[in-house]
Amino acid sequence: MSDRSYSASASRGLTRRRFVTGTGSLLGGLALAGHAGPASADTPVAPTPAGLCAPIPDGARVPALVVGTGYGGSVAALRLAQAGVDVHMVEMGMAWDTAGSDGKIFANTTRPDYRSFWLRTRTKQPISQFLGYPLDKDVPLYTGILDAEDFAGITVYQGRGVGGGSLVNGGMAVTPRQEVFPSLLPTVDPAEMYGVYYPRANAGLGVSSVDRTWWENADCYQYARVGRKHAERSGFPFVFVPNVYDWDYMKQEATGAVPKSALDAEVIYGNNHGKKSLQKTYLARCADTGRVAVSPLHRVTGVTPAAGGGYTVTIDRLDTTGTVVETKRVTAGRVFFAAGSVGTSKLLTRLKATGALPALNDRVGKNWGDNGNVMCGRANHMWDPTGTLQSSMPTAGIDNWDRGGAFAEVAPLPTGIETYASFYLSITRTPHRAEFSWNPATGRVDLGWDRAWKQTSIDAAKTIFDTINAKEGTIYRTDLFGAYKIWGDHLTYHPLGGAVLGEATDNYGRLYGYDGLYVIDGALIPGSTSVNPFVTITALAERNIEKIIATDL
Ligand code: FAE
Repeated sequence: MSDRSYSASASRGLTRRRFVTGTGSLLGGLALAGHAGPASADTPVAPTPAGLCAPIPDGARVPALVVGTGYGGSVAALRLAQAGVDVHMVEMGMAWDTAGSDGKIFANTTRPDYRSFWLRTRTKQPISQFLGYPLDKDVPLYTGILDAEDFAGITVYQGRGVGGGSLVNGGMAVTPRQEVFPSLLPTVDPAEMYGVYYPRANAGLGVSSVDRTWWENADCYQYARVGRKHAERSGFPFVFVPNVYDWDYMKQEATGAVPKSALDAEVIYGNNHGKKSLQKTYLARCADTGRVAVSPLHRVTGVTPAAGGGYTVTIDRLDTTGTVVETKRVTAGRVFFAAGSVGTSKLLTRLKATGALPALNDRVGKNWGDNGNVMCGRANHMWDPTGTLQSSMPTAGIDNWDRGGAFAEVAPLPTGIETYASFYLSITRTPHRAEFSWNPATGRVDLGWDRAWKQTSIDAAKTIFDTINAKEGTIYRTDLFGAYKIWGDHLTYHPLGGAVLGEATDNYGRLYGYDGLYVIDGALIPGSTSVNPFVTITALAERNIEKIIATDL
C-alpha cells in the first residue's frame, strides 16, 4: 500500500439567518419509493450571522461582486474581504438553512425527495437502476440541491446552493501528484503551487486523513478493504486520499453516539452532519470578516460595462419553483465569475454572443472537459462481501495514471443490503474537449459533447478493471446504468474548463477584453486535474486572488 503524494496538509458555528449546509460523492441514490413534501412551517435550524445572507437591493453599488458561492467564489470573497474590500456574493441556489418536515435540512441519498434535484419533476439519479429496478421517481418541482444538467451527449452534475459543489460532493480532497501537474496547468509554476497554494487550500478546507488503525477494523470501510485487496493482488498501487469529513464525528457515528450522516448514506443530496462543506470553512471565515453578504436564490443573467465605470449586473430573484419574481440591476466595480465551469462558461458565451461583452476573446467557451469521468461496478464472489454498512465518504483510489491513464476512486454503494459489488468512479486521461456555443434559435447555450468520446475513458478504466476481473475471476455489473449496460458513460461530476487560464484569461484569471472582470473557478482548468478537482480549484483560486489583490486593487 502506498501514500504516494496524495497527502494533504474550521469548523465553527454560524450565527443568525445563515447557512448551514451539510455536505458529499458518487453514488446515485438507491430509492425505490416514497417522498416527503416541503415543510408546512419552516423551522430555522441554523442561525446566520447578521449580514451574511442579506439579499442585495435593486440599484445597489458594490465594490466587488462574486457570481456563485462554490470553491472559487468562496476563496475570492474571503481574501478580498480580508484585504478590506466589501463583497457581495450572488448564488442561484438556496441557503440550505431550514429543515424540512422530517427535521432535516438534507434528504437521504437512498430516499430522494423535493430537496434533491434542481428544478426537475423526476429524479435523474447517477445510478439509474439496481437489480433490474429503475430507481428514478417523480418529485415536486423545487430549487433542490443537485443539478443534473443535460447537454447533448452528457449530463453534468453540479451542486446548487450556498456552498456550491461542497454541498453534494464526496469530500475527496486530492492533491495531484506534482510530476503530473505540468500537464494539467502548463503555465502555472508547480513549485509555488506545491510550496504555497496547495498547502493553503488544504488548510483552508479542513482536509485530513482517516485514522488507518480505525479504518482497518471499521465495518463501514469493508468495501474499501475489499477494493484494496483486489487492487493489490493485481499489482496496482492502492492510495489513501484525504477528505474533508470530520473523522472523529464518523467514529462517533460508528459507535451510535451521534446522529449518523456518512454512515446513513448521506452524500449527493447533502450531509446533515460531519462534512466540512464551505459553510463551515471558507464561508464561515467570510462571515467573520463582516464584509461579505450573500444573496441566495438570486441568479446573475447579465454583466455589461456601466456608463459611469464598473459593470451593470442583472440579477433575477427566484422562488423555490424557479420562477423569476423580481429582476434587479446593480453596479459592481469588479465582477468575479465563480459560477462553476458550466455556469461561468454559459454566462460568458452568451454575454459575448449577445453583445453585452463583445470584446471577450474567441477562447471563451472553449477547452471544456469532463475530467475523464466514467463509472462502473464489479460483481464479487460470495466470499468477498463488501458490507451492509458503507461510509459514503471515500478514502482511497487505485492509481494507474502513468501506465493506463486512469485513477479510480474506490467508491461506496451504500444500499443498506449486501450487494457483493465493488463500485468505482474513474478519472481518466482523455484528449477530448468540447465547446460551448450560443444558440439564437433556442436562446440557450449548447455544449458540443459527443457521447462516443467516452470510449477513451472506458478503455483507460479497463486497464484497471479488466485486469482485476481476470485475476479475481469476476465480472462487471451490468444492472446499474441500464439493462445490460456496464459503463456509466453518460455523465460527469467534474466539469472543468470553458474559460481557460492563459486562453480566455491571462495567467491569473483576468478576462481579456475587460478590466475588472475575472474568472476564478473550475472554468480556468482545461478539462482535467488527473484526480478529484476541488483542491486544485481552491489552490488555483488562492494563487490568483493573491496576485489580483496585490496588483489590481
Ligand atoms: P461550484 O462549486 O460548482 O460553484 C458554483 C456555484 O455557482 C454553484 O453554487 C451554482 O449554483 C452557482 N451559480 C451557477 N450559475 C449561477 C448564476 N448565473 N448566478 C448565480 N449563481 C450561479 O464551482 N470533487 C472533489 O474534488 N472531490 C469529490 O469527492 C467530489 N465529489 C463530487 C460528487 C458530486 C455528486 C458532484 C456533483 C461533484 C463532485 N466533485 C468532487 C466536484 C466538485 O464539487 C466541483 O469540482 C467543485 O464544486 C467545482 O467548484 P467551483 O468553484 O468551480
